[in-house]
Amino acid sequence: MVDQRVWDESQLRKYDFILKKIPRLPYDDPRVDEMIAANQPVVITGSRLVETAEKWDLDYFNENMGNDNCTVIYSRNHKFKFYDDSKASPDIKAEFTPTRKVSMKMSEFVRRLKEWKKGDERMYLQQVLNDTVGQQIVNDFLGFKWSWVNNIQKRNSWGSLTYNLLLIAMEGNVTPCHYDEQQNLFAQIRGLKRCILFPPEQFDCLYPYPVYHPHDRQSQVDFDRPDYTRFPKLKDLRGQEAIVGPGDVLYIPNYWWHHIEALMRGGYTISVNFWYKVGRTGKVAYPLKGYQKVAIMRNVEKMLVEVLQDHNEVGPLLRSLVVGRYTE
Ligand code: QVW
Ligand code: ZN
Repeated sequence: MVDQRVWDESQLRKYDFILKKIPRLPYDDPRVDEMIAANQPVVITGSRLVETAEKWDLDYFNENMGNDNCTVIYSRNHKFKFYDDSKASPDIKAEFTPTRKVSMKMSEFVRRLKEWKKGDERMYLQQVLNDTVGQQIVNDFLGFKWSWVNNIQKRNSWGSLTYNLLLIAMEGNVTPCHYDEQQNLFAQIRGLKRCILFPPEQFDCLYPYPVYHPHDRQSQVDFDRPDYTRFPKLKDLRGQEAIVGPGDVLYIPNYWWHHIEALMRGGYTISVNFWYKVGRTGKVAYPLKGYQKVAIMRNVEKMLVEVLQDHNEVGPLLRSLVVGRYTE
């Protein structure tokens, strides 16, 4: 069998950060459960979670996806920074957004991907797996190792499965650094992806956009051109990385920052994530856990934006609340 996990440094983008390796452990290793219980990232091998999807490729999707529209993001560069349309408003300085969302049938996507040439906008299909897919894909989906993930979900008191997102990326596509408020079992099906993670404790180093902003939960830092003057704590950033290939499942704990890139050569990649609602945030005990702090800060920030109406008032109010009172 060919090793599908062969790659070299030239396929990776270059960044300044210090990165260690995320552990890779077989699914039946007791340390897997320990790491998940402790909200620590781990690459789980041999679980066969999405083994029935091993055969998935563009031709198979072309045949079996059904006729419903899929969401395809277009980008004028390699970065696909999430933009929440529901948070767009005239008073938020419209940042130049190089991405746009387009609906199209899978067959159209496959055709455009095959016709794609250098210099064209890049594409990234990001489609929820729902019941409009054809029977073959339904069967593959039902064949996922649900008992295995359901067990993880129960043991760790996760909430319900939100949905599974099917991701078909062109080589070199990047999902820039952000965090989600969900637990994620990220299953790699085809091709290689590099996943760089940072713990929630590094909130201060990654300078997320304000909560009302369409880029909420995304870092303002551009990893390609890190601005150390504007974001001085960037120098303290320490992450962990893994290259995931077919059969690997990466656990991305809730509130953990992640930057994910399809390797720069090797063709398109296919992944399916399993997003779970978070259970309870856990008893408040000190020191607070990083994710608890982030959750609390988000609530306070949202509340202030709501009562003040004008987000320009949030900073000054917080400053007069704190400076000289809650500061030394
Ligand atoms: C990636 C991610 C995905 C990252 C993208 C979701 C839209 C997640 O699964 O594979 O590009 O961020 O949480
Ligand atoms: Zn994410």
